[in-house]
Amino acid sequence: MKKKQLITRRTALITGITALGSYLLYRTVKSPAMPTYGSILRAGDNFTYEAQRALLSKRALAKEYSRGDITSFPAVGTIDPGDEKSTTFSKDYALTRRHDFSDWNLSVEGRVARPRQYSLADLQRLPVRTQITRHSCEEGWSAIGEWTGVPLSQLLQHAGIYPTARFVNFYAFDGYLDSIDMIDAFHPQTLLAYGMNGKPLPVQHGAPLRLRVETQIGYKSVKYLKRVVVTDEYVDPGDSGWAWYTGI
Ligand SMILES: Nc1nc2c(c(=O)[nH]1)N[C@H]1C(S)=C(S)[C@@H](COP(=O)(O)O)O[C@H]1N2
Ligand SMILES: [Mo]
Repeated sequence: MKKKQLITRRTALITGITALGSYLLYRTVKSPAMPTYGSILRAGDNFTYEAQRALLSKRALAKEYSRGDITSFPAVGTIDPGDEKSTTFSKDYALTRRHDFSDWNLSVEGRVARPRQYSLADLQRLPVRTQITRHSCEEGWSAIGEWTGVPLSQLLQHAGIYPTARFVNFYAFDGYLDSIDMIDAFHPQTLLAYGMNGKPLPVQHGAPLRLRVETQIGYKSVKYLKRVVVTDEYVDPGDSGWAWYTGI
């Protein structure tokens, strides 16, 4: 009984804070200040971390499909960093791949209380989510696939992300990198995926672990992950030639 009351009070509190947060966010989005994503994040300064999380988890979900909608899925960009003939060859990747990724680790660093290396088994012990979504590439094609993995929010909370954190940067074996803000990082469909269409993630799609950001164009979904770095400030991901923010 006591527990139930507690949950009710807490839920009421979160709902209240979320309403306030939505209002502040609405005002910020309406204001002409540029860049917009900067303003949204500045508005975050006014929230407690709990309130921000409650707000973010309420965001609209990208459309989810059923098994019958799954399509063939092209592999683009780097399709094998373990290939010696590839311009993006990685000796470390070739080695860990030869070991079936048994010695692969994801390094989680930066503005977290407990920086550490996560093995695939460590990640698979965290809460799991499966979703069937459409991937849209900036080059004009799209495809539907099923992804299984740990919500990024779960990993960030497990690592003890600091309330001042603003961005999450992703580094891949092929030298590819990109970053997302906390709104995308805590979106319930943002996954670190180790499974695709019911099987372990294949090499051409980013084995053993890739990002899925269902609220953004395909190039944000970094394949072949090796490092995740949480920062307070925006780190320029380099001259990919693509806009940093391209929400769908
Ligand atoms: N490490 C890495 N991640 C990457 C890329 C890449 O070349 N290297 N290409 C990006 C682009 S442009 C797209 S559309 C998707 C393609 O994912 P897929 O090969 O599974 O279709 O991965 C994204 N993530
Ligand atoms: Mo793409």
